Amino acid sequence: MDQFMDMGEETNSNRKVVLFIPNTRWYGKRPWLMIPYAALILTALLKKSFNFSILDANIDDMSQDECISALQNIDPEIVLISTLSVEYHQQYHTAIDLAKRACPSCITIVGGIYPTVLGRELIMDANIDYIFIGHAEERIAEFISLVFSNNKNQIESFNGIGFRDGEGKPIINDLNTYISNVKKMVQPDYSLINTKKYLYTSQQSNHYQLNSNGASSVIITSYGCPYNCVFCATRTISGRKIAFRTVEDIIDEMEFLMYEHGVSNFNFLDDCLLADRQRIYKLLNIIIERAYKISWKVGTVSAWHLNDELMELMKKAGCTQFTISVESGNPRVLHKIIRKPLKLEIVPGIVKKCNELGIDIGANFIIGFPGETWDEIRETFRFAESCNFDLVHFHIATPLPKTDLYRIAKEQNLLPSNFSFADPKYFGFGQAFIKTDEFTPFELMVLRAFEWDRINFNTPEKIAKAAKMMNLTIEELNNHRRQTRQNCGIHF
Ligand code: B12
Repeated sequence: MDQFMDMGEETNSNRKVVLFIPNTRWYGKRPWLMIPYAALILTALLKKSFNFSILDANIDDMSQDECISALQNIDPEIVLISTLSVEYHQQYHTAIDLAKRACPSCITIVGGIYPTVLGRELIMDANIDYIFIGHAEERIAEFISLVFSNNKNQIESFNGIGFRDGEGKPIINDLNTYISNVKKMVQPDYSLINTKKYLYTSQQSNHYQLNSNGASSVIITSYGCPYNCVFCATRTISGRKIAFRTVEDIIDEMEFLMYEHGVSNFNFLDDCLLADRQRIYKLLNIIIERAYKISWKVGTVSAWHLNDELMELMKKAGCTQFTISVESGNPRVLHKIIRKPLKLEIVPGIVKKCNELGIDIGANFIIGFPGETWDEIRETFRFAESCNFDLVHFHIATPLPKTDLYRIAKEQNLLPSNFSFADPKYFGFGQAFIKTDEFTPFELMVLRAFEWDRINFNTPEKIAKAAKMMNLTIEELNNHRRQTRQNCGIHF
């Protein structure tokens, strides 16, 4: 591999490769303005071997015409397009179209979540030359070098890619490796982005998990989750094992962001941050020993990883808020349908401990699974209310590609007959699509919006607390509540 990269460096260092990140606002969707982590990893993997640059239309709120001009100025031979949720598929297809319009002879390669979960459908977009499935580490530099070498046989037998054959038929080489097989995780490389542009966006955010005062950065210290929740796509994306970055590497990144960019708040976006107890203790103890002046939040805590000692350590290390995903207040639904290894009995104790420590605690619940009864759904709201979280969110079970939930909903004929991951009407936060004998999408949407309102805002103290967490005035919060009730909680 090293030998290969050396060869790449020598021959390809002048060849222009651009990573193009589309603007999610193009189709009226909300933008997520944090640092795109994939861009940092791709920089680390490609900067040495190619003339690599990044065009992030999202952070700069660029129009499609501006993107065309910018791409023409760069004049790349290869345009890489990075994708996250399939919910943004229109933006991704538009970006690929813009790339071909701006630079008709360029080669387009689409990577990230979309090709990983819906490769066969995606490759039928005639503007795409290759899709790239799964992680880029130890793979992408080699693949791009092959594309430059024009060696068709080697390109087309590469593991985990897709293309159309001479007759336009999709050929997908399934991926036979995951990020956890990577021998050495790469450190994110910030050198090609204007870090400052991203660090202050969280100040305007009303998302309680993402907002902050001062400069704030996301950080991902591990990839993947070993659990088997029915609705989750992570197994397809990262495999069943977690790929951990070393504590030293994480500390280096945090110190770089703190000391060179004034970051005082971190937001951990790992799938399962606390999974390795030894590693998390080591990380927290270093943060405490070095007396970092930081606060941090994490949105993805598996409650069964917590205990009093760990929560105390988290608090000492600057944790101000975390969110646990309880999913259901009914044990049958939780264990038999969702397959989450959580014992509901532990939840009230966690809330109590957070209250004592002064850590804000949020919780996520999901309603509307195939096989779930109306009474079990009601139990979820009763449980959520009884725990008295600082903020609680209810979601409606959403079938995502390559998940068991989608397979089950399809097999049981619970989705609309024209349901498609390529149809924008089947996306949007708060929308419901699964219909069973027990409930309809409409009932779930109404119930969710009104129970969210009732449980979170039932006393003046709770209203004040929620407003603070969401970075809103009471008036703004009331406005948000009104809109949520009137739209049944749907937003895009
Ligand atoms: C962080 C995160 C977010 C952040 C996104 C911040 C941002 N803009 O960067 C926030 C919290 C805002 C968020 C929101 C949402 N998210 Co999210 N999120 C994640 C999470 C946990 C990690 C993604 C990440 O950054 N990973 C780290 C980077 C390095 O990995 P990566 O992006 O996969 O990139 C690697 C490879 O894919 C590849 N790669 C990536 N791009 C490219 C491009 C090329 C050309 C190549 C060759 C390779 C390549 O190389 C990278 C290094 O190996 C994933 C779970 C997961 N395990 O992926 C869910 C996940 C992507 N999110 C998901 C969802 C559903 C959403 C929401 C729609 C939720 C909602 N309803 O609001 C929104 C939509 C956001 C969006 N823009 O798409 C789903 C998507 C499922 C699906 N099938 O579509 C996931 C998979 C969660 C899950 N388990 O189901 N999310």
